Amino acid sequence: MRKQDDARELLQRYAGNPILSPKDFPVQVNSVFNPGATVIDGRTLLLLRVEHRTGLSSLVVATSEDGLTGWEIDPIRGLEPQPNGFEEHWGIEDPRITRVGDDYFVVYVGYSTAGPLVCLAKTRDFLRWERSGVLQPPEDKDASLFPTTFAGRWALIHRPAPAMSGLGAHVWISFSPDLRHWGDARVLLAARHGGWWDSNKVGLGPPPLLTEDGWLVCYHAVRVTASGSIYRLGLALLDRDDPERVVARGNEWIFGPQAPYELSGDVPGVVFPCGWILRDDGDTLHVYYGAADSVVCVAHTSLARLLGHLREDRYARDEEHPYPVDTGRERPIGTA
Ligand code: BMA
Repeated sequence: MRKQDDARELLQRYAGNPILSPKDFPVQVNSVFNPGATVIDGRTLLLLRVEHRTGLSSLVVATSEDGLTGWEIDPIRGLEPQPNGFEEHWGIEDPRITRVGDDYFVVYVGYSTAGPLVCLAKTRDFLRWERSGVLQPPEDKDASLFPTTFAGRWALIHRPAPAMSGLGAHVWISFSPDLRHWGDARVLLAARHGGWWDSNKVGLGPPPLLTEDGWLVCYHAVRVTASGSIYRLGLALLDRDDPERVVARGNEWIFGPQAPYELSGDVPGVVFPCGWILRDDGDTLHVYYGAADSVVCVAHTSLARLLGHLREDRYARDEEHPYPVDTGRERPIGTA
């Protein structure tokens, strides 16, 4: 290991990592990573991205009593790519799970013949699924719904990647009255510039989490180096009632690849969470992530500590504002 975890780190790796890997499967699979996470019937449920030895992925259920140990892979539940149609032609990937009442809304990437796009399927038991189809056209990924509506409209965080401009890939937010028709799209968190750790591509990690300070957002960011890309994690806060308003954005990354299982695998140097669970004590947060696009890991932290960190580590240009925000750009994208 290059560096050891120490007490100053906000996220602590679970000593039993990786919690799930290809050897846990009854059939040979290439990799298991980037899980969505929720709780159902008192058990932690991970919706795993499993890449088969065809190169194509499907979504497989694993459950555990304590969210750390004793994982049981469920061969029945989960979601397979649709055999017909272009949307999921090359598999389905990277699910984010949002619970609304008894329904679980799973937003995932469909690897379509026109590139990655954003799809939605709804379920109550992870066995029977109701697909809603494509929410955002290619190329778009890293998407999640909020668990509530805002003035009667659903909100979706997503990450379109403009193929032609080369101007970076940013986190966007869009709204819909009915989960079908989407509009009022705008940039929420822009990739910063130059030497910043989040200067290339940024994308949502787990679904936004409502806290006393607003919606906590964890995002991944890609820094391109001479020897490849490094995927690290950062934090932002959105206004509770108006999620278009970024009230804080951290300066420093809070988690990056350091452990051997994050530094070697199919894609070395990647930590990529798609789910987190706030435990019953209201403070312990389990963050589930794919490591090196190969295995599934968990890190734990304290929500109060994360929020405290964000209050301290924000761009301090305007001290009158409790959470000054700087996008690293001269002018926010999307404004004249
Ligand atoms: C992203 C996604 C993730 C993957 C990551 C690193 O673009 O495709 O599924 O984990 O790249 O390879």
